[in-house]
Amino acid sequence: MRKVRVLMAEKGLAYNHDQVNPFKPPPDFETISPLKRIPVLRDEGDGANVTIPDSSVICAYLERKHPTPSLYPSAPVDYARALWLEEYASSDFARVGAVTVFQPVVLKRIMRQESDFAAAKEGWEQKVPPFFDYFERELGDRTHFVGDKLSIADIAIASPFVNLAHAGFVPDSGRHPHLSRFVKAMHARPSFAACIEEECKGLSRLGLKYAS
Ligand SMILES: N[C@@H](CCC(=O)N[C@@H](CS)C(=O)NCC(=O)O)C(=O)O
Repeated sequence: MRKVRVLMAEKGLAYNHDQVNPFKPPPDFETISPLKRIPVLRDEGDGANVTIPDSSVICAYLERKHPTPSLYPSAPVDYARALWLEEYASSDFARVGAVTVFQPVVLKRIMRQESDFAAAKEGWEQKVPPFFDYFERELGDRTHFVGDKLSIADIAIASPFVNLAHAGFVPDSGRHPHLSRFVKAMHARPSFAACIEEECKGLSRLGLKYAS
């Protein structure tokens, strides 16, 4: 969901945001999201009347509809690399980070339970490092993951790191220096900073401190 909001901000697109809890979805939610997952885009602009589930599909749709600035590389190899990195980040990395780190700390607080920091620390130490090692290698000393400009790959990779930071975890700049620098730079962009600020308002009321 954050990935879509950041992409829309980078493209200067306005939207209304209806908060849906996927664990307590509204009636008939599966008619627009068969897997009962968020995000879902409803587009009624410029004669359109569609609902589109899945963050990757939504982003690809928005790129076609609003091509400037382009957030997908045009060279075939770069395009494939960006899509792969998006898939890797938005599916497995996001899910592992959510289940092993975010849910024990943040989701538990949202459900008015005690955070389980020991479980999150275990997930952070055992499940997350292979993803970080891969990102570190793929990024090297460059600013962006594909070519020399912002792409969907950067947005998709930086997004789950916000969840990890809400749980109090940030990459170690000694062990993953390139990744750590990248995440800081991405989260400082106005597109990410606005999302993070809004999310922190709600979560700080639950006693959660954003790590940076
Ligand atoms: N591949 C989907 C994954 C979406 C996803 O897993 N969303 C989570 C919240 S961030 C969700 O709705 N979870 C509820 C569930 O899986 O039942 C996408 O990128 O849109």
